[in-house]
Amino acid sequence: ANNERTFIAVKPDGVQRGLVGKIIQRFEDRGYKLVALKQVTPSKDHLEVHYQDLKGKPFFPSLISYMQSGPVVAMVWQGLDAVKQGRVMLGATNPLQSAPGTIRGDFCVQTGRNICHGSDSVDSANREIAHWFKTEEINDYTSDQINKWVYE
Ligand code: YYY
Ligand code: MG
Repeated sequence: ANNERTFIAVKPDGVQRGLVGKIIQRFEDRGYKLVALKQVTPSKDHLEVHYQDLKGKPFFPSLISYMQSGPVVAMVWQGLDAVKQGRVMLGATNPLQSAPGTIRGDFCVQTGRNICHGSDSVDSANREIAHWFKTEEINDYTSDQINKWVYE
């Protein structure tokens, strides 16, 4: 259960605004373990697969061009209930409905510039992690500090 993994990305606006460190900090502070990280400017094809469930939505073309507008920081975070807690930490899709204390609630105001992505289910997480990372890019390592002090 402590090895659940989720895919979290800082979108181009989050990178441009210098929010990468703050977003990483929140996951580290919570006690999650960073097991993969890279900066990448995704292709249109890559993004259309990532957002395959949204194909046909009116905002799909603008979403794809926004996501292609610069580098994103792609990450895999591991720990207890990582997928659901990752979504809670991000806040609602529409930042105006995100509670203060969440990433979106603290750092942005528009749905189309909501600075971060997080997997919405364990199945999505597994699909997204495999889509963004090669197996050898994911680091399966032990953190003694997390094992000893984050979990009982
Ligand atoms: O998972 P999450 O990012 O919170 O929302 P999704 O419903 O998966 O939509 C993905 C992405 O699309 C969202 O983060 C912003 C954008 N979007 C939009 O621009 N306008 C909408 N009405 C809904 C979503
Ligand atoms: Mg989503």
